[in-house]
Amino acid sequence: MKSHSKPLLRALSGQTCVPPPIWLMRQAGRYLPEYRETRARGRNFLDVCLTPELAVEITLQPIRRYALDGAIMFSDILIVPHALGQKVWFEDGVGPKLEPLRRAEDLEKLAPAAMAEALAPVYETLRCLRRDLPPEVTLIGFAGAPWTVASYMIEGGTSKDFARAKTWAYREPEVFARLIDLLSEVTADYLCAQVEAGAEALQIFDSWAGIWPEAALRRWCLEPVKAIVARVKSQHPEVPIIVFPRGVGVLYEAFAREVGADALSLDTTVPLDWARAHLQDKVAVQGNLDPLLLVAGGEAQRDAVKAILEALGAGPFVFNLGHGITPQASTDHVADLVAQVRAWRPET
Ligand code: 1CP
Repeated sequence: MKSHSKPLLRALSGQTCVPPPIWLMRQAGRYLPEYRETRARGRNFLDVCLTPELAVEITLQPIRRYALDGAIMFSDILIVPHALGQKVWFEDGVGPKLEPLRRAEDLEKLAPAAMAEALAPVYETLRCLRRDLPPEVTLIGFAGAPWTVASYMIEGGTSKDFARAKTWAYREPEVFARLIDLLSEVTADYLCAQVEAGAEALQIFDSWAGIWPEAALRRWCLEPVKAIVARVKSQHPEVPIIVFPRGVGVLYEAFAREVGADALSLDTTVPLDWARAHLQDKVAVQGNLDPLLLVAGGEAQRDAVKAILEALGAGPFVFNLGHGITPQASTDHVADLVAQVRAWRPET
């Protein structure tokens, strides 16, 4: 199948597809019993991400079950700090942990030269997936945006208020900029290498963009993401890039105008009519079902899915969630969602 006849690539190129293509953020994960089974075969979560045989199997699981239009390679955004030599581990039931960066000297320990070798298994995973995926399915590569990744590197894990990272940025912006610039460069190279290994579309996750006031948001999120998009596009102009600046509210419009992305992934709070009026005339949009509706199911889920399809289905659109699927999601509710999207036609 020619790449432009894949539904997801068509939608990302600005075409309206009826019904729209669908994939789900974190579509491989703990809500799937087969994931839990495969995950138990690795020593730990990072080991699973860096063992191509396991990462390929986990990536394919939601495709087999639901015939989704996009397969996102199984990995994590924190693979990048790991590949830079920072200590990263995942505690069951707690989440990611890192040995935190605390002062300017800690940045000197990061080793970009070691990255290519550390990331070689990711590229092997992508090559295998390109071989094994059904021809109509688009292979999606990804990375975290510099700010979101930096927040974990500085906080040492997830955070409620990002107090250490924000204070550092406000007190020593030149030092903080060194970290953001380093991450921008290595992330652009990483995404280019993913394309060279077979990724056909890319998503950049700025999951914690929404915690900044406007000026800082522009400096630490919008500008670095724009630089990454420009750098990847200079090497691979044909590969669509989706940006997910979660929680940025009306500044979604600045992202649509300024970063050069092909599509924006909308978080759950973005109003549908506003997105149609202010974003969909500039970029393709993706989103934005509340992931907790896949726990609740039933009429609440059905009505919300219908509202999204009716608001955004008449333009370039990819059905997705507004954030990652939760471990409590019901596999039956996901099946209901996919069936409803596949059956949708605009009212005439
Ligand atoms: O216990 C387990 O099995 C680990 C749970 C898990 C999984 C399934 C983690 C730890 N990461 C992942 C996979 C993952 N993470 C993917 C795989 C592909 C897919 O979507 O199917 C992707 C794209 C990510 C991206 C990711 N990791 C983001 C950005 C998207 C988002 O959800 O906002 C972030 C912030 C992370 C960090 C991370 N890794 C894992 C967890 C639980 C977290 C979030 C921690 C937090 O809330 O701060």
